Amino acid sequence: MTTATLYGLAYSPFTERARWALDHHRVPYDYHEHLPMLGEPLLRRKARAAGREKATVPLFVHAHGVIGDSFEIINYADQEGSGRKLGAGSAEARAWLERVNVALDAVRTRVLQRLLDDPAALDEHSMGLSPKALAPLMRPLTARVVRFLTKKHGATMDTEHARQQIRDLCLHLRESLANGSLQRERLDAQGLLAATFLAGVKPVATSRLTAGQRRVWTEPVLADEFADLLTWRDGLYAAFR
Ligand SMILES: N[C@@H](CCC(=O)N[C@@H](CS)C(=O)NCC(=O)O)C(=O)O
Repeated sequence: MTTATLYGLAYSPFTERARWALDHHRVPYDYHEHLPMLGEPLLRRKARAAGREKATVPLFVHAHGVIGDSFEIINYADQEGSGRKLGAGSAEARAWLERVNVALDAVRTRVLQRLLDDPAALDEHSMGLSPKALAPLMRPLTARVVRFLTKKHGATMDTEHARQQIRDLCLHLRESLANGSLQRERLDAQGLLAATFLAGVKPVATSRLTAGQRRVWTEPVLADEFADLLTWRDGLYAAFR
């Protein structure tokens, strides 16, 4: 019997990194898709139980408590699950986490901005809630959700600066793969954080995204410049996901 539930956003790299670690360690759980803004009161209640002021997903409710942070979920999976450890407790993994989270804030800024500029992608986001024909009518509500998320996460940085931050992490990633500080063919916490971040450059082909979601998550120029990183990421997914 499954006693744990993971609340998440399927397209979010934060959720994906937690799911990957739980799946890698064969920790059983039910998955519940969070609805931004509308699901905020429920999420806040659960986050309070995890001792967190800001309610975010992924959030993991298990038999003995609530964990409201993706990296802590990875750590939990590493401690409680079976299979090879990812080493999430290491200083190297923490250092990667800090770098990657800065870049993911930049990804969020870019994605939310592109979403507001792309009515078709906005409509695709509301189709989960309403019949396809009603999606254009829901557009103002969906745009409100996007603005809610922008405010909640302070995603107001200049989009060019955000692009530069994503590029800086890609350069660091390339260098780390070249000098061996990031493993090429073995899954560890650093690799998992880096590989899931790359969804903000170009999502993996196997992720279940609509065409519009894929559009707003893709950085075409960076995807060309860092095709080598995407090939590495795809290999890691093929071998370990
Ligand atoms: N430090 C947190 C950050 C998680 C985070 O930023 N989650 C965003 C995903 S884009 C979220 O919850 N968005 C939906 C919402 O705020 O309602 C973690 O690693 O779990």
